[in-house]
Amino acid sequence: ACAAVFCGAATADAQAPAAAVPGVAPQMVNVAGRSATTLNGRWRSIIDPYETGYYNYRRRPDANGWFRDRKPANAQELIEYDFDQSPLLNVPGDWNSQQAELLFYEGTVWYRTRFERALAPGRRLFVHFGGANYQARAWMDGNELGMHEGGFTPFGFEVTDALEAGTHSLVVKVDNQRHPEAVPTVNSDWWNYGGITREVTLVETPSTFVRDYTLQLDPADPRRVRGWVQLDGPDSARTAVTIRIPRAGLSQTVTPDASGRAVVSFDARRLARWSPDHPNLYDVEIATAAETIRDRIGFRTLAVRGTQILLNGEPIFLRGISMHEESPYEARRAYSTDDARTSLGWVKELGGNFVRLAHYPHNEAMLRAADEMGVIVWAEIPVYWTIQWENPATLASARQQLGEMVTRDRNRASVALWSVANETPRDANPAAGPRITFLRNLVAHVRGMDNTRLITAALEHRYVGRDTIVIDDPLGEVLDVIGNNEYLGWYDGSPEKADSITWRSAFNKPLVMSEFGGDALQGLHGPAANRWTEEYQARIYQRQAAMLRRIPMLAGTSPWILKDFRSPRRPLPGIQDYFNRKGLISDRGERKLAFYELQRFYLELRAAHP
Ligand code: GCB
Repeated sequence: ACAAVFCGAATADAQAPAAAVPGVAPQMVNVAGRSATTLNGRWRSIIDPYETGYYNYRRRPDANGWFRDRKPANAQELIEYDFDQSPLLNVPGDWNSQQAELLFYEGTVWYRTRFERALAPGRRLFVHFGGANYQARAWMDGNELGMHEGGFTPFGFEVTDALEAGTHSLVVKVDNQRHPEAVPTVNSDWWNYGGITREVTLVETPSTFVRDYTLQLDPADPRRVRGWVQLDGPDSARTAVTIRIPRAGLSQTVTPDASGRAVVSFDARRLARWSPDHPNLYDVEIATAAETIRDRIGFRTLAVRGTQILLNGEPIFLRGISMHEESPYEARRAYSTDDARTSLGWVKELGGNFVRLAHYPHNEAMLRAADEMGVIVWAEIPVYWTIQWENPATLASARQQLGEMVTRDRNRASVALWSVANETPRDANPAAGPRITFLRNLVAHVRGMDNTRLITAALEHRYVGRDTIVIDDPLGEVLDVIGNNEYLGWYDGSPEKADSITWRSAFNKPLVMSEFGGDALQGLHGPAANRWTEEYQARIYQRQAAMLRRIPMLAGTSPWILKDFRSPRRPLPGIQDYFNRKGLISDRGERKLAFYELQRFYLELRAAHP
């Protein structure tokens, strides 16, 4: 549980209380399909830039920290905090968009909620967090539950033993400070939204419960579904599990091995395939005598053949768009099904069938909406720009975040591509430097966890001569699909420069142009020669469309980006005002001309390759 970067820094201190901290529980999937109650709502919060609630004046962990959630016993006692009198913050939600003084804040905020709960004997209880950025440390009734690092993946703590009857205090210290060795590192082109940004849930289970499972068409024999169910608890090796897909008349009972894992394999010929045009999902039940978990799962195959991507054996062109996890109409983190449906509705309106969820795992509601609406997904981890390639703790954190993402989402038919990196700089020795060693490690890790999807990364390219660009980053050798970001017309020459460019690839593999585009302020009109106008941005998309049609190995596009998003790197007054303006849609949801330009391109592509 303590795999990540700063683990131990505080608890290893000689002055710290010696009590063992239980730590993050093994990851539980499909929280929404279980017996659960929400802890979403208004939580008390204290801004703590100096971490006074955690460290004493000698900067040692304070056994009397604010996690004790105390009140003075009498008028003489000195206690300098009071959750009951402190401001409220919405959970889920980033803190930056909730209080003006938190817009640029990076540091610690303490959260506190209270709830009533009694647990029947033989039952277990977990507190599950969909995500908190970046480090979250939790206490229940003053006892430390553990700590999680990584801002975009789920985690949970078992509180079965911590629980006495009555009212409970749950305190979470969330710290979004950036660190050079973290993933992402200190430099990125998006807002460092802090807080408990995703849902918090209390999940009750039987003493032995279904913790994890995967069910996928077997890539080697797509007439069969293969997978496994992982049990957790004292009777794991003796608990039979039944998998049912009632609409297809399927039911199979399996028994686990000594480790509590039961292998599943059944005939899939009656299952209609999932695709963007027919997003077939089946109600699936995974049941033991003590519980039934419900999911909705789609079945499809993915493969590559030369430079084509095959979905269910047929070539498919990915007509996509990139997006950040921001709400469609406001500059804040998105977390809800409504947010997801609106954004994916825009993807469909563009004529798209594909979305790149940049640059970190988005919330689970997004993946479920993509499943339902038939949008193919590129999912990625925040291995972005200049990660500390030689730091083992950085690699451990990247592996942990990748593993948590794959575990959470591997039953989502929409997810087709796992991306391990974005725009990482080539090594001086491109074939054997620390960066390629790091990234190969991630590719091996994800392949070991999931052999039913394609692996990619957004690479950089280089010029060989004035008009020829080649993609030959040696990382491409271990990828299934090559991603490439290019900014012809914005960072690289004029929009017309694209007219004379020839693209070459060192790999006989599908290419996805994972970024291109340029900025425009919505409502700013003028000559197409002038930067920041809607006309200039539309001109980039026109010239790009003409160029992209000439690239033989092209299998998809996800230009940058669906919607304007907050970025601390973009201060230009009156134009950017701390927004990256490459959106086809403004931060308030208004379409720019380029939206219709890309729509025209995608509708033509769709007509040509339905
Ligand atoms: C990129 C990055 C993306 C940036 C974008 C930009 O190449 O991958 O995160 O936001 O360029 O606008 O510069």
